[in-house]
Amino acid sequence: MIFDVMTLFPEMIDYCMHESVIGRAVKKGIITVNCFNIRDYSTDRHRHVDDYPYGGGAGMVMQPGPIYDCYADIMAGKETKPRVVYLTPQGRIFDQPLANELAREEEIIFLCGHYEGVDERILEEIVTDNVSIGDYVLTGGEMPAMIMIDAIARQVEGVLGSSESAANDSFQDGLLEYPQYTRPEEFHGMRVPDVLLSGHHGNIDLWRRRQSLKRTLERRPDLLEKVRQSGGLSAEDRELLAGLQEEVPGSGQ
Ligand code: 6GU
Repeated sequence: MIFDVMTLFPEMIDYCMHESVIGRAVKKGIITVNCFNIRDYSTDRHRHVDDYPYGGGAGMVMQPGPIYDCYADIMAGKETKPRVVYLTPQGRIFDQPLANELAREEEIIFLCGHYEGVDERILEEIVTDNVSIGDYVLTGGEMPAMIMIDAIARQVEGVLGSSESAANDSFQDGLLEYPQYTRPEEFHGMRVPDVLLSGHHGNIDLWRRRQSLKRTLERRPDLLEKVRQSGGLSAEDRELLAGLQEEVPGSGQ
């Protein structure tokens, strides 16, 4: 899968894409991250890419020309137009279903904005998806782009090792993940739950499902409600939840 990133800070992206799980996938050639410096497409002798807003007001606005030329360079020789994601707090909120959907694309182009904004005409012309990573304002689209690339790439076949399967992740079934433990058996007086040492896989699976439900009920009741409404809970889940309702304060129906 190919990610093309249009940005004023390509080093920010480059660095992260060579570390950890994503770095390994890049090395293996499963994913490719191409960074394009929008400033390289400036036609100004001072390499400016922004100007004052028409109508006045504070701050600077990124001009459409350099972004368009950068985009045209990425598109040269392509027969189909990839989705073009503009990172903006005014976009649709990025979540696991959108990550899964985007992971089925062959190529995605990201446009990272900066300053006070980007000339609306270039957005109208090239952008297919406006995406936000949450309801707070950041100084630029680079970190959101990296977050999206990480979440999308780990859904791509071969990016995670067999032991890191994405299927068990929090959010894949709409619930938070169960707690994990490793050695030692006792740490600062706290013991690993007995069931995990029992070797009884049926009991372990049941305990983990119950913990997933309990954690989601305690921390993200909004997620639990979504799963309930979409029919994601089995009869056994509903029975476990009925038991938990007494255990988790304030969770009663
Ligand atoms: Cl995608 N960009 C910026 N600048 N701020 C954000 C965001 C994106 N998502 C949340 N806040």
